Amino acid sequence: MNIVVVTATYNEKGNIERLIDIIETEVFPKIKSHKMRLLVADDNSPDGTGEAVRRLMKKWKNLSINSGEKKGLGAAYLRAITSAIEEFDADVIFEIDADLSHDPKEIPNFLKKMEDGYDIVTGTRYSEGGSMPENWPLHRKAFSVIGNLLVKIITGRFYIYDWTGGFRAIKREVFLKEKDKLISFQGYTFQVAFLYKALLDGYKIGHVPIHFKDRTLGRSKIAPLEYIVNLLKYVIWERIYELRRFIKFLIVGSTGFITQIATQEVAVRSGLAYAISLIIGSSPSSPILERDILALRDGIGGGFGAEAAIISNFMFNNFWTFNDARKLKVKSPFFLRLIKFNLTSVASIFIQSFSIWFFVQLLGVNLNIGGFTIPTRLVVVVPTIILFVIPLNYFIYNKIIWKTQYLRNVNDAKV
Ligand SMILES: Nc1nc2c(ncn2[C@@H]2O[C@H](COP(=O)(O)OP(=O)(O)OP(=O)(O)O)[C@@H](O)[C@H]2O)c(=O)[nH]1
Ligand SMILES: [Mg+2]
Repeated sequence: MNIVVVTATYNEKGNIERLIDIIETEVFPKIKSHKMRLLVADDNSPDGTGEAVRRLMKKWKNLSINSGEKKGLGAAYLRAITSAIEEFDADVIFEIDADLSHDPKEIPNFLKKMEDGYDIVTGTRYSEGGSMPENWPLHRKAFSVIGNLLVKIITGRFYIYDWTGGFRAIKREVFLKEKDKLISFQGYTFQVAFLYKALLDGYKIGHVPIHFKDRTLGRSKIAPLEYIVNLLKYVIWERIYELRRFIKFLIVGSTGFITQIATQEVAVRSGLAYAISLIIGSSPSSPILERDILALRDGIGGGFGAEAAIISNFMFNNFWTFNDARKLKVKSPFFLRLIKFNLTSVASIFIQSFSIWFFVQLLGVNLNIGGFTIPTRLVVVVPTIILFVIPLNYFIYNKIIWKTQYLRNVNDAKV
């Protein structure tokens, strides 16, 4: 494979000379099965980093420089890795800090993992066998650990040991797939976004424990507080976006539930459900019992509630959850879709009416629970929804409503 090790530099003259020396004399000669190159991504550093690299390029034929305007670490990597692929046909690209914090002697361990089939391999400080610099003051260690921990909690991905680290090997395919999505990210956020997007696309991520050393020359360019605030903002939004369907499902469901209970209670307490039950339940030959009339009343109230929830769910789904489906010009008119939605939901009205009617017949209009008198219809409605209505609606949304919308969209798109 063609391997290009890319290192980003900004004012790293002393460090880059040492790093090039170590890589060229102690690391590359030991790797026999791959073609190795070193590429320095410099942003026209005023301290003469570029000149130092150009001098060494005369000595090392597999060393090159990629210079550009200073736009931050992420931009420098995007620019230089693109050039590593275009100019040197790189199959695997490494990212490594130039300040000797990352030990280049670990490169063969990363390569071994890539050969095992991983798409990205990250150097990890926070796993067994890895470490932070011992001479780091407590606040810096805490900052680093807490930053990583927050990313793990928000993303829910604890198996990524080191989200922010900058020592990585990346397959060409992964970079080409993700590069356009990474243009706006800086510093730690660039590294985290790269990993997160690759992970969401299903790429396999491996780890190599590393000992991170403190820089001995030059100055740090990363402004921790600013970067960490941007990082957290990014991770939270990305996670909300990742879970958007689920979040919408919860919101639509809860709104539907509140609407259902409110409507049911209005229908029962206003006397409407009672009036309807008298019409349905009375017959001139046999007078209906009070208990039967009340069961019918509550069952009818439950039916009103279920219908209100259906309309509420339809509105939310139509204007919000499946908003993008509407943009794709779903042709069937609004009312036709509403009627269709109702017809497919008729079973859930029936289930809820029947369940309330059945339990009011069985247990009476009110239940006594822990000294409180609660209408049976309110106690029955929750388990009925959870056990029968949600699974049924889930099936209907996925197999009938959503599916037909989707197919229609595909046809629309073709027209
Ligand atoms: N080309 C380029 N390289 C950069 C830029 N900012 C940082 N770098 C390089 O990226 C690497 C990591 O930056 P550092 O400043 O060392 O950040 P850090 O490792 O979090 O901080 P320290 O532990 O203090 O070194 C170093 O090799 C820097 O020279 C930039 O804007 N352009
Ligand atoms: Mg550093």
